[in-house]
Amino acid sequence: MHKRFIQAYERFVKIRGHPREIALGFALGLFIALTPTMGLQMMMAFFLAAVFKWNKLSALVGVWITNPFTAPFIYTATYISGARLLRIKQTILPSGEWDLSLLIELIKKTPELIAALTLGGVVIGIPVAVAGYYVAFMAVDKYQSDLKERLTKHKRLQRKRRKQEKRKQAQQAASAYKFKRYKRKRLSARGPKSNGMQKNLTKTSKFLSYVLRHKPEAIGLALDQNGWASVDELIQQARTHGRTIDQRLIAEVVATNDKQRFSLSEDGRRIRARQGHSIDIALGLEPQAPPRILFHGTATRFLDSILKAGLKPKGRQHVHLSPDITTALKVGQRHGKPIVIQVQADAMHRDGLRFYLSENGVWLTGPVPAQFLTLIDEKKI
Ligand code: HQG
Repeated sequence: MHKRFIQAYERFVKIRGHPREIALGFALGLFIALTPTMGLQMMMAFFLAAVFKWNKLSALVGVWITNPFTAPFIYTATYISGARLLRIKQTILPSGEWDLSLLIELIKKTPELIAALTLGGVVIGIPVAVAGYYVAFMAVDKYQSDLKERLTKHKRLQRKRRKQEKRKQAQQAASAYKFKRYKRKRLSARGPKSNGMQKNLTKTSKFLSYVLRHKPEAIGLALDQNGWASVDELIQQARTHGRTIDQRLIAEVVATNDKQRFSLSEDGRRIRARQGHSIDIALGLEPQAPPRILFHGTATRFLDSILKAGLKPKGRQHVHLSPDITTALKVGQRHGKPIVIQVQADAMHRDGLRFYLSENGVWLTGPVPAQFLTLIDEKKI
């Protein structure tokens, strides 16, 4: 209902239709308005407009030129012209409201009145209708073209606005993309996570693990009884064995190492591995009570042997145990398909076995007898 109303309103405002049909309808209305057919004019105009396929609405508008205010003047004019042409004696026309009953009354009294009104109506009606046609044609034409122009302007403006909006969005997206790229570039350029830099850190970490945990003699390095080496000597010896490292790189490895494998002395002049040694050194750790359970990550292929013979330190000074399953899994992955074994640490401790906590959170102990071990169900991991 609401929609229909709007459609009708739009049709009205836009004055739909060709100006010719509209102007013809209006001219028809005017012509009828001048004929002495009060009361029937609307119907006649509508009917004839429909027959000729002219605009019905404009025909009705034309008819309204004769209305209660204008009728006395219009009919006086048509009557006088008609009477003159017919050379009949003019009677005084009533000045009150003109309607069908009044007309019938008048015709009864003076039958020649109708002839005068009709002739006068036709004579005046034809030029009025012709003039009305041109005026209406020009008015509608102008109105429609103005409206069209306004509409196209409006559409052009809307298109322009849409384009601007799109361009703005594209610019925003482009700048966001550029910013992301820029950020990525900047991060990778300056951060330690750049591939080359990271690779160098990992390589150096492996090199330090090797010389500080297992084979200092490979580069002629001396460790003291607690596993400390002089940083200067390390740099010097590394260089004579074809590896260039400097203080800055060493400090970076110590600081960023994922497992915090190394520590520097307070004055920064000495370095050692925090755990994982195979050479005989005293880390100087105090034995301490472990948590109730600890975990050991290993590979499936070692399982049978471990459950039979217990955990052995193998190449290292200690058996290494992790405080949580996730860490143990990572340790196990280094060897193959990982599994996790649960260790009854508190029971071992009660039995007099010693535990040490390394500076980087790894629990160290001696060989673990098999009775303290249980395999953790894979599904529970
Ligand atoms: C296995 C990493 C058969 C044991 C980690 C392990 C750790 C047995 C392998 C640290 C066995 C030794 C140490 C038995 C033990 N029969 N196999 N009776 N007893 N094994 O590398 O514990 O990255 O020496 O299960 O984070 O794997 O180097 O010891 O699989 O903390 O700093 O023998 O090394 O730290 O291997 O690892 P490993 P692990 P880093």
